[in-house]
Amino acid sequence: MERLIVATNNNGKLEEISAILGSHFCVLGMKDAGIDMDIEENGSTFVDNARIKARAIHELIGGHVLADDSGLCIDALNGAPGIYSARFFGKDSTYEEKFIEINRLLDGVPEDNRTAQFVCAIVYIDSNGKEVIAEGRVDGVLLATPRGRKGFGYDPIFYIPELRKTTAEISDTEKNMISHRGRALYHLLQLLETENK
Ligand code: ITT
Repeated sequence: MERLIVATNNNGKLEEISAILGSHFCVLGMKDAGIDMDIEENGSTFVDNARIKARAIHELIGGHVLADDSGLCIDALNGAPGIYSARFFGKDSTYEEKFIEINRLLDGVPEDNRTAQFVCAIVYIDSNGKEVIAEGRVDGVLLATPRGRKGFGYDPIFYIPELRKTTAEISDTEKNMISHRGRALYHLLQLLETENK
């Protein structure tokens, strides 16, 4: 199996990505590959930032590389925090603090309007430097009180009405079937399959 380096330091992402791509590649995170690098994400879109991360690692060690840039886009906040989701309310704040800040910003917004999307852009670069881009999103509603302990990041407040659960109340496998990241990764696999035909 060929090696695929995932340009991430986020273990939650890495586990979800490995669950889908693990049967196609030998998936390694940056730490597993011995890479300790802080990549400045100064793009203005999810795709830009995913490309910046993927290129940085590809230039460093070559081979097949994949990066995920993702985030929470809140409708009543015009899509914020979006690409700034990891850094929202300060990069060192806890998610409990971020949830409180979101509730503060959404104070007075009717329950029906607490809608949001998780968005994910994946940039895959093969060993020749050729790029494949795939995107995915999922709709949800933001709970005022967090629920569930699975997943990571904003999962405890991201409620999916059809499932009657937050994405922190479902397993990685279930999450991958409906999530922004799962959709982007399955789309990527389709694109790679079409290319190899
Ligand atoms: P890398 O850049 O090292 O991959 P990161 O966490 O900084 O890790 P991003 O810049 O793409 O990655 O920021 C994504 C943030 O969006 C992430 O830290 C969470 O706050 C949020 N997020 C993205 N996908 C999520 C998911 O599936 N569940 C919960 N929160 C998510």
